[in-house]
Amino acid sequence: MRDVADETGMRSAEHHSPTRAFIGLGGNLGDPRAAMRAAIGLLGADARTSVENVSSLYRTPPWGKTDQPDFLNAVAELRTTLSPRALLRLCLSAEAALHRVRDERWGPRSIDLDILLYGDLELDEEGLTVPHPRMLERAFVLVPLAEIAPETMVKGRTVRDWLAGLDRGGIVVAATDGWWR
Ligand code: GSY
Repeated sequence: MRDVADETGMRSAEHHSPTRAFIGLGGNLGDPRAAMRAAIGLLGADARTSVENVSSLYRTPPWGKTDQPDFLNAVAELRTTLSPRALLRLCLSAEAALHRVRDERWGPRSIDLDILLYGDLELDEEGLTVPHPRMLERAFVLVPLAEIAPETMVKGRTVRDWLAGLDRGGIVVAATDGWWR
């Protein structure tokens, strides 16, 4: 599926068949739980996107740069007719609407939205790589993803299998059922 140009020459994002996509959410500055809840609301407010499921909220040790506060992380399952690029724009606009704060590449941030999976598409373009290039190394992504989509295949193995090879130490459930509503 591709974006298509209409008679005005505008590229439209509305001509994709419904696709299941997974978004990773996280943050560790300010009130990340409120920011994640608001972000899920903004994703679902798009007419071409619905929120089908959201994992529990997890408290997770920082990955990469470790001298920073614990993160909150979760994964949302969407059904969308947006193209991958349009879905990325929606995620970026939600981050901007929530006044995302981030100083350093691997440092603290108020809200982060990452496209993890878009159907079974594999894509490597400027600013958009799907599946997310580091998701399979990160228990803070795979723990919430395995909660809601354990059998989903990524690069030939299930999410559950990928998670079995990772250290999930220090990851705890912070809230279940409906924390995001
Ligand atoms: O890539 C997402 C931002 N991030 C996170 C995160 O969301 N959770 C945890 N636990 N560590 C992280 N390090 C970075 S950077």
